[in-house]
Amino acid sequence: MKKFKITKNILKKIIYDTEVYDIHTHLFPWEHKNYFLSGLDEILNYHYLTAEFLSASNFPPKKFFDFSKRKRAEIVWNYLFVQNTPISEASRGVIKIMNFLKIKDYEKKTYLEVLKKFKSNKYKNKNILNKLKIKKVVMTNNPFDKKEWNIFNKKKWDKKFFKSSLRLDDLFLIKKKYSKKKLSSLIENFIKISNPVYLAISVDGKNIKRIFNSNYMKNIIFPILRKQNLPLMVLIGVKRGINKEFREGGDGVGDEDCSFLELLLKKNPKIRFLVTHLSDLSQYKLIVLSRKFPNLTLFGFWWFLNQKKMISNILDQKINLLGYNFIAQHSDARVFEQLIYKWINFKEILVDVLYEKYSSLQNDGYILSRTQIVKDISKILNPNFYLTK
Ligand code: RAT
Ligand code: ZN
Repeated sequence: MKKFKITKNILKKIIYDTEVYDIHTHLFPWEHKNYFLSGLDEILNYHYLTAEFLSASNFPPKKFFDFSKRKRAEIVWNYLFVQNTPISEASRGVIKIMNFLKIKDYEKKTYLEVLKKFKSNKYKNKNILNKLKIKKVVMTNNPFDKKEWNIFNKKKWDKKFFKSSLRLDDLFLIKKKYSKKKLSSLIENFIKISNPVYLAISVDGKNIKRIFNSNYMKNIIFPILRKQNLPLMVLIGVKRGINKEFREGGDGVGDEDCSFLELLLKKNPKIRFLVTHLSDLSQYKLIVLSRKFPNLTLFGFWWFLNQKKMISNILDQKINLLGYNFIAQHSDARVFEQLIYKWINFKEILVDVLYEKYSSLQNDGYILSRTQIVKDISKILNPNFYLTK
C-alpha cells in the first residue's frame, strides 16, 4: 500500500471539509426579525468598524450615531474603503466577504452602487453555510432582555442549527434583587425554555472576584450547573465602556490576573469552564492552567486578539502544551456574512500551523494516516464532546 504523505493541499482540503460547530456567536435565526442581521449596511455598522472609523477620523460620535444606519454605513464605507486603504483586520474582513460573494469592481463606486451590487449577489444563506461547512452555531441569549428573549415564544426556527446559550451578565448589572428560591426557579425555567448548551458570563478581570464570590453564583448558578451538567463559559478581560461615546464599540481590554480562575477551577472540579481571555499577556498562563485542570477548556481568539500573528503564535503554544485538548475557534459573528471572513481567516492560519506540526511528525518517521488527521481536526473544529446538547 502506498504510504500516506501529508501535503499542504491535502491538509487544506481536510480542514475545509471538516464540519464546524461555532460555539460563540451573536447571531439569531432569520425568523427572528430585527435580530437577524445581514447585508452591507449591517456589516459596515459592526462596532469593530465604527470604532475604527470614529477614532481615526475624529468624527463626532454623537453626530454619527444620530444618522440612519444606511447613512452611517455610507460614511464608514467612504472613509475606510474609499479614502483609505481597507488594511485593518475588520476592513479586510469586508473585502474577504465581497470576494467570497463574487462582488467585483466596487472600488471607487458610490456606496449606493456598491450596495446594489452586494444585494444582487447570488448566494442564499444556506449556500454560504454549506460552503463554509458550518453545521451549528451557538447564539448569545439574554434572558433578562424580554424583547430578545421573545425568540423562544416563536416555534418555527431551526433549533438544531441555532443552539442557545444563557448570558448572565445582566443578572449582575441590574439593580433588581432576587431571593434564592425565586432566582433558582427563574434560571431553571430559562433553561427549560431554551435548552442551552452552556451558561455564560463576561468579566473584566477585576469584577471576576465579586461575581464569582457572590451568593448568586456560589449558591444558585453553580448548583444548577452541577445538577444539569452544563458548562459555564467565562469571557475574561474586557473593560466595558471605556469610551461610552462609541457605544457598542466603546469597550476595551481589562485586567490580566488568572490566579482567581485557578482557585475557581480547584474548588469546582465538577463544573466545566469554557474560557477565553481578551489579553494577550494572559494566554500563556491560561494554557498552562488548562494543562493542570481537566475542568478547564480554552476556546477561540476573542475580539481584538482575533488577528493572524496572535492566533498563529498562541495556537502553536496551545498545541505544544495541550495537544488537541481545546476548542480552536468561535466567530463572534453578529452579522451573518461575518461567518465568511472569520472562518476563512482562521482556517488559513490553521493550515499553516498544523502543516508544520504534521510534517515534523512525518519527517521524524511517524506514520500518519488521513483518517487520523480528519479525526484530529474534527475534534478542535466540531467540539461536540464538550457540548453534549
Ligand atoms: O466581540 C464582540 O462582538 C463583543 O462586542 C462582545 O460581544 C463579546 O464578544 C461578548 O460576547 O461580550
Ligand atoms: Zn461575543
